[in-house]
Amino acid sequence: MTARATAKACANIALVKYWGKRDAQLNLPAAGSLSLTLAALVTETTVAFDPALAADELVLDGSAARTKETARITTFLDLVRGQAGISARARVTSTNHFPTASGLASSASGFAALAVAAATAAGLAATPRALSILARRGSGSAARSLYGGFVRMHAGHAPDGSDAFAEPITSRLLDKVRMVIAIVGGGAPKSHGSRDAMDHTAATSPLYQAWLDLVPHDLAAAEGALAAGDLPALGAVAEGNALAMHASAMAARPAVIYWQPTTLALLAEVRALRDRGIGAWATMDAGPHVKVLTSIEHADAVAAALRPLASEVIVSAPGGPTTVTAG
Ligand code: 2P0
Repeated sequence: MTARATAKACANIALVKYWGKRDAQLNLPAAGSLSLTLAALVTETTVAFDPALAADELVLDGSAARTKETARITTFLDLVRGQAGISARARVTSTNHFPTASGLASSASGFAALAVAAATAAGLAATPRALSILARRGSGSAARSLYGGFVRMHAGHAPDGSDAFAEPITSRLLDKVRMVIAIVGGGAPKSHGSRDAMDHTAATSPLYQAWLDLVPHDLAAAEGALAAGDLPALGAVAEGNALAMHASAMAARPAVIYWQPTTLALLAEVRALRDRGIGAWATMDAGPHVKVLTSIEHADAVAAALRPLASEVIVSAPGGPTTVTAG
């Protein structure tokens, strides 16, 4: 008998970044993080456990996945099988409904959708917290994509990771914000994967400890801004935190530099927008793209200002939680 489920998850962009682990085996973050889930970037994943299969199979965006990707899925499904007390292999079909092909693909939405689809198909009666912890084992940022809107990830202290999970944060800012995503293309060389890059930064960057010391302050400031409904305060923390994360990575030896010339041009344009009284604040992840936090009222002006510089511009509303779309 085949046990099947489909789940849909939105990607998220961190406003206070996750950059470094305290335990690689359990995938425990070295510090907390805080994100906004995005409606425009969705992954839909179906998991079908089938006793007739000899091995797990992964079809990613319509093509059979590479061995390395399938092995990572098997490692993750082994956790689910262990918790559910089943042994059947699974057929996993995952599709990214992203408006672009240029490097925005997200392990956050991927592992959030996989965690919920696999747990449902395996018959696990998991709490939201348990699902967030499960998703974290696949990818740290995936723990945050279980929830919609603003989300706080706890680093936790427990050696077994039982307190390293995400939770939603309510804020009246949720009805007021947009994220404008400026895609930087143009033949950039393949950037360092974030998993290796954060480990390398932690191991070699003279600025890494300063990064770890900074995060609790930025988390407190971001949560304060969300509680107060203060978008300029939230934006300032987000931009400063992203620059600090990149500074720690750039100081690693050898350096991890994600930025392209267009990245800097976009950052300058965001500062110019602010000088003109338009509230807009930039953040960047493990790639050259620039994501800009702004208000609904200013989203069109921000997109128009960035469009001449970027390959493509996407305006996203906040997204909802990961949901089961077919049982
Ligand atoms: C973030 N990033 O907070 C940060 C900022 C990238 C830059 O979370 O090793 O793919 O799978 O736990 O979640 C990307 O890291 O890392 C990430 P793993 P993940 O969004």
